[in-house]
Amino acid sequence: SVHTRDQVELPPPAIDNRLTVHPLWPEIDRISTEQIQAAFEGVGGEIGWQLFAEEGDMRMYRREMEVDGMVTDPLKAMHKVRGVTAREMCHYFFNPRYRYEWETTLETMTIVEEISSDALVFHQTFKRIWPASQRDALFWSHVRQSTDNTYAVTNHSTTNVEYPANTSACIRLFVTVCLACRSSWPAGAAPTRDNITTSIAYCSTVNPGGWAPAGVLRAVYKREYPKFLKRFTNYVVEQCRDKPIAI
Ligand code: 18C
Repeated sequence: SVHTRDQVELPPPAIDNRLTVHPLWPEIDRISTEQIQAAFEGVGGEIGWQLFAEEGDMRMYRREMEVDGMVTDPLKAMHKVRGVTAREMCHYFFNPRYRYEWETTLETMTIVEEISSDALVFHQTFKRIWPASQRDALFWSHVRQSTDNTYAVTNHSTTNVEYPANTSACIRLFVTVCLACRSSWPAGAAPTRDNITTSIAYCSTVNPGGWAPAGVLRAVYKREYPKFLKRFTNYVVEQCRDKPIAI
């Protein structure tokens, strides 16, 4: 059958063999498994998530948290998007080819290592926020199918001797992000753009890595996370509109 470039590069349904022999594999597997499980846990219960943004089906929660006087508030967002699949969502989040089109905080992005079709290492620099120093991040990114109709991308900070932290103009920040998506459609029907719904759980914890004024940081957080999730999900809906559905 004829595949478009996009279809060939969709996240594979099974883990790529090249990833399982890489030195980072045990860490990537453990953290991805933990993050995906936590992403689907509710926001009720004793941990005390507080709702800070709500728009349509999107809900964003945070927990106030400080580590060594630095704000590291964990974020958890839930959303529902119609007309796209979990696999498509994760494809656009993982694949660097699309990143500048939806990621507005980015200044530069470099692929440091191509581990496999489902794992990459990135170096990214972010736009500077006055009066803080510019930030950069070095992280692995892994996309996988977890259960039926469920795909997830996990990003987690790592190190590389060729990309040392805190040397030039940038302070290294630390990030753990998980975008977990699950698709559903009416029982007995075939999935189509008209009947499919994808539930999204996006979790993020960013440690700013060095001094940053708490007030500025929480204001950036409040503005940028809703902007990101709306923009990214709209972007994927637009990209998929006239393409065959990829389950
Ligand atoms: O998950 C997202 N993107 C992925 C692909 O890029 C990847 C990225 C993770 C890095 C997230 C950290 C971003 C820090 C950005 C700082 C500069 C913002 C400039 C904005 C001005 C226009 O997983 C989507 C990520 C959506 C990011 C939302 C912003 C989160 C802010 C968190 C606090 C940042 C602390 C450092 C800055 C200190 C300055 C006061």
